[in-house]
Amino acid sequence: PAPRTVLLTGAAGGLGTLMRSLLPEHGHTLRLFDVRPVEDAPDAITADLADKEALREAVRGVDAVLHLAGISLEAPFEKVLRSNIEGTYNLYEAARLEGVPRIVFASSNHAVGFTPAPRAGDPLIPVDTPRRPDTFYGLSKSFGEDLAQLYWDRHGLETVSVRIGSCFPEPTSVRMLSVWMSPADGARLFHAALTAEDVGHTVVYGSSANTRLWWDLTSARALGYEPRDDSEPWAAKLIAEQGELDPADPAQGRLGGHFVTDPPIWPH
Ligand code: NAI
Ligand code: 15L
Repeated sequence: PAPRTVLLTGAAGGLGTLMRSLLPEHGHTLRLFDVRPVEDAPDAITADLADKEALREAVRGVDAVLHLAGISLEAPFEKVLRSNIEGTYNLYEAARLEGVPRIVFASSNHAVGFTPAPRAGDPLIPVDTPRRPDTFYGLSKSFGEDLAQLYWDRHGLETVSVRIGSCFPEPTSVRMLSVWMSPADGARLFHAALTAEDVGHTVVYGSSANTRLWWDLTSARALGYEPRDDSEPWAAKLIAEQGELDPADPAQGRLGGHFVTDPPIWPH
């Protein structure tokens, strides 16, 4: 599929930094956007998702947006509301008004975080499992998926919502053995999501081909995604250090892991 000119929001973040180095290898030209300055990128747009004019200008002429910007962990509701709910709405409106045909939305496993993790022999969790956010953060990702569906149904603006597991250079916990997405597989999946034809609104899980995988990658593979990595080489070391997950422990037995039991964060 043809490479694309892509607006990368959240370019200064952890995943944005990884994708800035990996996506050009797939042929994409990136325009960068973040509220924080992006290191070594003087042309990056420094603006908040609250700035509707800046967003209109930023999306003008691109083939797609890879929308990573936002609060990436649990936070007080007002903050999540502003960056993730209103901010994502502002982005969709800018894209609609400027005729951008596609958004790839960084959703999260925390949109379904309260779902019990499958045990050995259970079926993998499908993409149409009922959403069960584990935090205000997860709730904002659930909102983003519904917003994407609305803009597809009403305006023909396509989205791939990627429920990312954990995309970091290496798995660092026993839970991550099941939900890890290597950065290289992340770039493969985002590339597929940016270029596959006729996606409408498609929801996929974002992870590598982990031996201990918890969810079903069928819809991701249908986009042309072929994961090449597996967390298993880290399994013996991580299990020796941390022990196996205990499904009866509320902080370990659900997809969202400790997000499910972390105390809520209220504004002061
Ligand atoms: P991060 O926190 O490192 O980066 C997020 C970036 O968004 C930051 O550079 C921040 O400045 C920017 N941002 C936040 N609010 C903004 C606003 N109002 N306007 C403009 N920019 C704003 O997070 P990370 O890990 O890079 O994640 C990127 C995206 O992927 C997030 O949406 C996160 O929820 C999602 N995600 C990431 C996962 C992971 O494993 N890294 C797992 C699941 C979802
Ligand atoms: C997320 O949604 C977070 O953005 C990321 O930092 C990780 O905590 C990840 O989920 C996870 O579930 O491990």
